[in-house]
Amino acid sequence: MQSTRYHLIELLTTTEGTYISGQLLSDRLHISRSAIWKHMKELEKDGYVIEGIPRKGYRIVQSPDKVSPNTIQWGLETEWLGQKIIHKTSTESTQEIAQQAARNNAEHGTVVIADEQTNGRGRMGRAWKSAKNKGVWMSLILRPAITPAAATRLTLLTATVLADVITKQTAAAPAIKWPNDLLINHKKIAGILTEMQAEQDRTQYVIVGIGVNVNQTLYDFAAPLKQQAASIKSETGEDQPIVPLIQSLLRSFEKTYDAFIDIGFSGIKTKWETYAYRIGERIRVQTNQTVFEAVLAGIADDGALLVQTDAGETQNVYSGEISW
Ligand code: BT5
Repeated sequence: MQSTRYHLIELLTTTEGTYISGQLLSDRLHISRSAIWKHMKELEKDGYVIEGIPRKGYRIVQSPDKVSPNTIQWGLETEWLGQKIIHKTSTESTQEIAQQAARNNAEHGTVVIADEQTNGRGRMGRAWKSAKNKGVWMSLILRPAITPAAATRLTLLTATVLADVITKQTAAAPAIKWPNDLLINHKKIAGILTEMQAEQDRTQYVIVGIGVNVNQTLYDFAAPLKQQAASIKSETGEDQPIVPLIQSLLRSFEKTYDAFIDIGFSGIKTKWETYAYRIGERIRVQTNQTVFEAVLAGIADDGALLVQTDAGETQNVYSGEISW
């Protein structure tokens, strides 16, 4: 059963901005008005700023920078993304929770988010470090009516959303390293893991896993990662509030996703190229079959990486890694 405190926050957040009377709260929660007042004092201790006006009631003026369904949904400007949020203080991987929820018919737009992951996953069995309360560790459950081939473009879409939001909200200048990394000052600050369940030409669901290093210092990364990882804070010197960042990510993702479904990939492609790391430069491409050097030219309409080979041909690369 959810606690009284949980229901109280829920009532205060759904009436967002307007006052809700002590009497109404007391009726809904079946507790006395003095008990309500005590709960309000407790919430204030936890960082909520609550305004109480005689004969009008209570309203939340500011919620704390602590991830929860209530704090994210308070002021969240989305139509469908994040209207349902599953929050865990600690979990192995939000991808696993999202997979399970999707199998149990979780609706399109459900967001799974955790304060920490004890077994966060990257691609191909690699690990993703997810320190407690230091970053955004979340998975989005999507049910797009598109083919599995088209769904792979969601990784590129997500990278442009991350780059846009980080550019707008912080002093950092991020770049996208194909296919799924975000870099600041040449160091990785975010990664994307897109997994899907599909049959032939039908996509059942897609889970977009997003990991963003937000408030780590460089000391927070262990030895092998220290050289190549960074956070928004380590690169800008500023603490970044996490909840507003999540809200902007969700809002921007929803807008970009809706445009992708309605009008296609071309706007995303153009934007992706403006953020592309090493575009026009010589890179090393490693696929399952081969390794070769070429110039990074951009991405194709179908989301493939475009490279110009030494023989002057343009080649499409669908999966692999690039380095230099
Ligand atoms: C990724 O894989 O970059 C995808 C990361 C996706 C993480 C999210 S968090 C929410 C959701 N739940 C999950 O369990 N996963 C998703 P890949 O390109 O394979 O990169 C993995 C590599 O990045 C590792 O082998 C490390 O070298 C490096 N790495 C690990 N943790 C890192 C971190 N916190 N910051 C920067 N680099 C990291």
